[in-house]
Formats: sequence, structure tokens, C-alpha cells
Amino acid sequence: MGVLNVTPDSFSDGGRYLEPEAALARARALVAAGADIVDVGGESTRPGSAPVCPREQIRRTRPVIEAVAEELGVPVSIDTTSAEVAAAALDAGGSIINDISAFRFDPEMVSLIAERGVPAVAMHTLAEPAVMQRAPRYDDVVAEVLAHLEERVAVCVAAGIERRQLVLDPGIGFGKTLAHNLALLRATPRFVALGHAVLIGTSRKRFLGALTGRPVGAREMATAGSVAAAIALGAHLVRVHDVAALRDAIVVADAIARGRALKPAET
Ligand code: HH2
Repeated sequence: MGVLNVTPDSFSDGGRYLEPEAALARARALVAAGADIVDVGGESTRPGSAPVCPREQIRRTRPVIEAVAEELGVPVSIDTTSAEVAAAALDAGGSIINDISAFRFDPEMVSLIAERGVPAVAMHTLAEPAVMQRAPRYDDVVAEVLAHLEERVAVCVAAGIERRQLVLDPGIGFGKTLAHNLALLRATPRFVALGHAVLIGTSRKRFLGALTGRPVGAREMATAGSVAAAIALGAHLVRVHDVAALRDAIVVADAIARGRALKPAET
């Protein structure tokens, strides 16, 4: 999954793809480099960020989704916690909902997913981005995040959503310390054991800077290490900004983990 932030303030690429032409060019580059899904977002969720109203998110994302879906023919996911934004994205040609609140911030989100029957990513976050990094605490982070996602699956199933529609994500960096992030990544097999596809988003995140001392613009290799580890531990999808740089690491890790190459193997 390649990240396309149509925002002025995302933590690593804010302001770069605000113009629809720049966003479309970025989407083309992501797909040419091997992205299977383009994840379009019109609101930053970095720690401390302020919410963006649905109208503005739609204004930013709709033309981009329309163009990407029409021209590139890859599935487009919409990264939003707003059902109104998600509905507009689906109407514009999007086909997956990616919600960092696991459908909690907007009560309409669960019914939208049920009605439209689309795949949807349920990600764990401790709280809203504005406050989530204020001293996050858990007694047992892995058990608590697992229980939270299981509970969200149960809510979805009760609302008529099929289990196979749901992708689970432990939410790396969303209300988590370095130790929490590492524990969750190490526990990837326990998330996989829930029986859903598992998505992991580590790309360029702060915990990689804490481990390597690198600034946000120099975390490619740190990201490669984390996505390779996540795939080796069973993750099915990884969400990354720099598909061109990371594709080979992803392809190799995937071939080792699953015992097969994506294309017929050359011997
Ligand atoms: N991380 C970010 C945004 N959306 N969605 C899922 N499912 N998993 C993630 O880990 C995840 C996500 C944060 O990264 P980014 O989009 O680059 O930053 P920002 O929120 O500042 O736009």
C-alpha cells in the first residue's frame, strides 16, 4: 500500500501533493514502483494534529481518487475517520476504507461499511491524534490492542459486516511508546492468528528515528528493516511512502515468508 497524503501538514510529506496534478503524478510513481493499493488521505493524523472537516477532506481527496481510479486501475483506499468522506471516496471510485479509529470516531462508519460491502481497515489508536501521545499507558499493550480489535470485529459482525471484509492493524505510533511499538510488531503472529489480513504501518515513523537517530527524511532503511520484519512475522500488507525504495525489500521478505515468489521464480 503506497501512501498519498493530500495534506499540507502530514509528518513526512505534508504539502508535497496538495495540487491534484502533483498528487496524480505521485500516484503514478507509486503504482509504477509496484504499489498494489494507493492510500489517499486528506487529513494528517500525526501526533498533535488538528481534525480537518469532512468538506475540506473531500475537496482535497475527491479529484485525486477519481483520477487515480480511472487512470491507474489500482484499488484506492481512503484514509479517513469520517463516514461522509469515506462515502464520497467510494462514490469517486475508491474501493477500500482505512480508518485509524477502527470505525469509532464516526458512528456512521460501521453502517456505511455494512451497506457498501467494501473491505475496511480497522486500526487501533488509543485516542484522537491531538492527545494520543500524551504518556500512553497499557498494562499489557499486546493483550489490550488484540482485545480492542476483536471487540471492533464483533461490533462490525453484529452490524452485518462480513469478517472477510475486515483488515486489522495494531496502529504503530498511535498512542504508543517505543517499547509498545516494538512489542506490537513482535506480536504480529498473534494478530495474524485472529484470522484477518493484517496491515502494518511503520513507514518513516518516530520510533524508527528513536532507534536509529535518523531524521524523518532519512528513515528509508529503517523502514525497510521494519517492513521486512513485519512481513517475516506474517503481515499481509505494509503501508509505505517510498514504494520505489522499499519494493525489493518487500518482495524478498514476502518470498521468504510465504515460500513463493510473486512472479514465477527465475532459477
Ligand atoms: N499511519 C498513518 C496514517 N494512516 N493507517 C493505517 N491503517 N495504519 C497506519 O499505521 C497509518 C494509517 C500515519 O502516517 P502518514 O499518513 O504518513 O502521516 P499523517 O497522518 O501525518 O498524514
